[in-house]
Parts: sequence; C-alpha cells; structure tokens
Amino acid sequence: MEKGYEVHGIIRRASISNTARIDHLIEKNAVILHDGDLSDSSGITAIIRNVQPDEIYNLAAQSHVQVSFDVPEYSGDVDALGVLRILEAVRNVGLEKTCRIYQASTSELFGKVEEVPQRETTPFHPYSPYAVAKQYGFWITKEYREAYGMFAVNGILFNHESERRGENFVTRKITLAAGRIACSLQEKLQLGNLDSLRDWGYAKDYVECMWLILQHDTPEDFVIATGEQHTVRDFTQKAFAAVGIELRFEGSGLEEKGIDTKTGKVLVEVNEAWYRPTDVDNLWGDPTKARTVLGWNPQKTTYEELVQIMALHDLKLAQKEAALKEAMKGIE
Ligand code: G4F
Repeated sequence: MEKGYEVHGIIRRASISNTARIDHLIEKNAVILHDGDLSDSSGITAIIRNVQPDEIYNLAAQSHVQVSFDVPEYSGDVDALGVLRILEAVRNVGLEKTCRIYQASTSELFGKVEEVPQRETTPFHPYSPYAVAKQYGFWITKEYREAYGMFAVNGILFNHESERRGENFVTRKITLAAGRIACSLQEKLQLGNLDSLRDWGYAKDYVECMWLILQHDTPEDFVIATGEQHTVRDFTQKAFAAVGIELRFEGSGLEEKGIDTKTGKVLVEVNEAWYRPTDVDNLWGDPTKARTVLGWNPQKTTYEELVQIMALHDLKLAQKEAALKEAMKGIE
C-alpha cells in the first residue's frame, strides 16, 4: 500500500469475525477483500479473472507446524495443491506472461538440516506434514517457471515475527505471557523444546524483501533470513527482561524451570504437550544472496529490537487488560 498498489486479499468465511489484524485497513477501505479459499479452484480462478493482478503473493497456508500433525490432509490440500490452483488459474485466465507470482516457501523445507547455515543450495529434508506439503509448493512453482516461462518464484523465509504474530507461535506466546505475568494476570508460562534454535527476523523487513524478489530482472528463488540464531530459552529470557523480570533457568529436559531471580518464583515450566513428533531444532539462514543480489538489509531490525518491539507491545496490552479488570471491580 505504501508503494501505491491497489491491494486485494482473499478471506475465508467464518461465523465470527477474524479480521482483527487488518481492521484498521478495512475501516479506511485500503484493502479489497474477496471471499475465497485455496481449496476451491473455481473461486480462485474467478477472483484472479476479475482482479487481473500484476503480482500475486501467496502467503496463505495452514501455517502451524505442530497442528499439521493433527490435520495432515488439510495441510496438504491447502499448502501443496493450493499453490497449484493459483498457478493454474493464472494460466487459465491468460495472465501467465504478465502476472508475477511469489510463493511463500519456508525454512521448514530444510527441516532435519543437512547443512548449517542453510542457503539456496542446501538440500531439503522436510520434517513435518506441513513441510512436506510446502516442498510440493516449492517445486510446483519452480516447475511452472521452467515449463511455461512464468515469473513464479520462491522466498524461502526463516521465521518472521511481529506484534501481529498468531498467539500460538512460540515468540508471541512468550511475549504475551511475559506481559501478563508482569501485570499479575497470569501465573506461569508452559513451553516445549527450549533448546530449539531459530533464525528470527522482523516480518515487516521480510515483506520488503518479498517485494524486491518480484521486482528483480530474472525470476529466482531466495533465502530470507537474518543470519543469526537463538534458542527459545534465550528469547524467553530477553522477553521477560524487557518487561522487568530477570529469569534464571535451572534443571534440564522436562524438569527445566525459569525462575524469577528476585522472588524465587517459578514462572516458566516445560510441558511435554508442546513437543512435536519430529522437531526441526537448528534453523539458521544465510541471507548472502538476498543481500548481494537484491541489496536487502537482513539486520534492519535486530533480534534484540524485535524482542523489545513484541514484548513492549504485549506489555501494553496486558496493562490495558489489568486496568479494565480494576475498573470492573469498582463497578461490581
Ligand atoms: O513458533 P513456532 O511454532 O514456529 P515454527 O514451527 O518454526 O514455524 C514457523 O516458522 C516457519 C518458518 O521457519 C513457517 F514456515 C511456519 O509456517 C511458522 O510460521 O515454533 C518454533 C520452535 C519449534 O522448534 C518449537 O518446537 O519453538 C519450539 N517451541 C517450544 N515451545 C514451541 C513451544 N513452539 C510453539 N508453537 N509453542 C510452544 O509452546
């Protein structure tokens, strides 16, 4: 929108409103929404025929890795065949020479990693139903590029976080809990694998890189990452520090605990329920190609800044919730 585009989006029908994260745009009529679903090819084709887009960014997915173990078939339908449906729709309405397509591929493709850090040439080893489906999405995008000469490309994105991140992804789960614990609205936070390593970047910076990939002269695939990795434990410690709580970790495995150094209270526990049947635990991207070919800055927002942005945003939310609770007490 900042670049002057007319932006259209596809929204799945739900019986309750699910637009909280874009309501500020809807209010300003800044985005045009169409009812649709990646599992429905006739609808996708109709939308693409009506809109006649110059660029398509396919960011739609069943994007939760752990959930993909519970809904593997649905994840495959949307994350794999959904990509094919878009590519075919673009061909069927005759836009294959003019419409550029960006496919949101993922560092989960590297999965049980065969090289550290991971770059464009690192072999894939997907390690969840989600990643296996995304592998199809990657290759079908490349296939349509090679078979039909379409400008169809993959951004292989490492984890991209922000204050709008879904609440059941680990970073947001941590920052929401840190804010609520600091405001005495919650006692504890339960997490899974604290040793897992991620290359976490700021979503806003990554969207800029997606756009650069589509403006490039030639259609090519790129890794988008910061080039730094940290553990879930480190993210937790930094997020709690941002809201004024110093944590020290003691013990190991399921017995590990995060303890408030001031009060001695246990604030973080490990719960087996958050472990995955197979977990990807060493993601670390090498953004050299994006930096040198596209001129993108992988460190525009640093890891420390990212944790601060998210933690302070969620502290404010918690403070509002606490104030409301206090005001309600007065009324009662
Ligand atoms: O935040 P996560 O759920 O993200 P994950 O699985 O890395 O996937 C995200 O990033 C991918 C890009 O690399 C995207 F393709 C994907 O769509 C999604 O956006 O988990 C991160 C790590 C995992 O190793 C997980 O086992 O954190 C570990 N973890 C530890 N405790 C937890 C928890 N994850 C969640 N969701 N909840 C926990 O309590």
